[in-house]
Amino acid sequence: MGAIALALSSCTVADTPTISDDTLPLGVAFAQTGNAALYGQESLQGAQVAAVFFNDQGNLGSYRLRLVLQDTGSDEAGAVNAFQTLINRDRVVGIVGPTLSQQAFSADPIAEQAGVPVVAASNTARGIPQLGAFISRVSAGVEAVAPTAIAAALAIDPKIRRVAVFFAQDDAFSRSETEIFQQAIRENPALELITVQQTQTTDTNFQAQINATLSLNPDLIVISGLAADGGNLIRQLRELGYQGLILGGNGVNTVNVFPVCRRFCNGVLVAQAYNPENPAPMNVKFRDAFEAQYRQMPSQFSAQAFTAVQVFAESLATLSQTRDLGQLSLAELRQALNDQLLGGTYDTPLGELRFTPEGEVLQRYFYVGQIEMSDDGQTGKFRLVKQVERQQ
Ligand code: 1QQ
Repeated sequence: MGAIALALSSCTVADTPTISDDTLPLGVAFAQTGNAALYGQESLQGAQVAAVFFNDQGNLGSYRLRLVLQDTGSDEAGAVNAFQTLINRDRVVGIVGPTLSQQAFSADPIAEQAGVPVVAASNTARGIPQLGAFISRVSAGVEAVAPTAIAAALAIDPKIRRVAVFFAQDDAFSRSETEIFQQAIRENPALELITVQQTQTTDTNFQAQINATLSLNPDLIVISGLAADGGNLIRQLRELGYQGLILGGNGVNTVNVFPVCRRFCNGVLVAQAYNPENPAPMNVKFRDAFEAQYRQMPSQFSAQAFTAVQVFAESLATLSQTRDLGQLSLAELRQALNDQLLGGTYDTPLGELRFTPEGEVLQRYFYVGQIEMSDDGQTGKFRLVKQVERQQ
């Protein structure tokens, strides 16, 4: 899985000194196993590229950033374990993660309690930054991203009237995203919400919900779920004869959905907080570094993870200009780092970012992508359909 050294540090739990050598340990808690690994593996790639990129810039003086990876698995218990290990054993200065909002609602309170800054790179449910003073995110929330995509669907097909909604009811992100989608549909006088169907992230067969929906003649189907269930749902909708537009949320915003829905993914619209075609110089630098290492275009999850590591790297660099990091206790360093990162402005692959005092990301541009699959259904990409500027 690449070059991340698992930290086997022999530190005692004494609170000083913070740093036992010339490296600053940054925790990376992503799903490498279970269904959320479809996101977590892309996230890890982005984080790894960032560590090399920012260490090469040499802004940390005599220090280097060292990523310490813990696999969160795809459930709450795995995320809690990963956070505890990173905080207490690995004595990290901060944490990037976890993968799912469903996991964050359990794991983030542990970091909050311990005074460890967390920058989420893929948590988009409502309420994540509100989990505490040490919790922020670079992954824009569903309320910022989802409504854009409904408007884009209408721009592609102005005749859309009847909209059906599916959501995975056992997942916090999916519940949160569907609320925003449903609100955007209800608020648009041209649209009628004809049915809301509930699924589970563990479901593989959606025939009953699909039959009930197709009998109502939808013009647009909007899906909030994770990649495996969402991908299978898309495939089965097409297999059962649905020909209208499909709009997927953040759950299908990964190239890892392509092997699940294959040629049936073609044409699916996706709400995005990042599109690799963005020509901004920092995105070009990121894309070049990513492509040099992985021989493929980065996806949103990789870009967001890169950005989260960037926020830590640049904040540590700024702090190191006025403080001797080695002289701070671990608790002092974590607190100073949290204060510093919330106050900063960052030129990132996602555009220029900053945070509200609560830790919610402020980001200017959002995108709608459309999946374009090769004829054999083996490869695909997200073609940029629309860039939307958000007023803040
Ligand atoms: C969340 C998400 C998932 C779709 C991706 C990790 O956005 O759980 O918040």
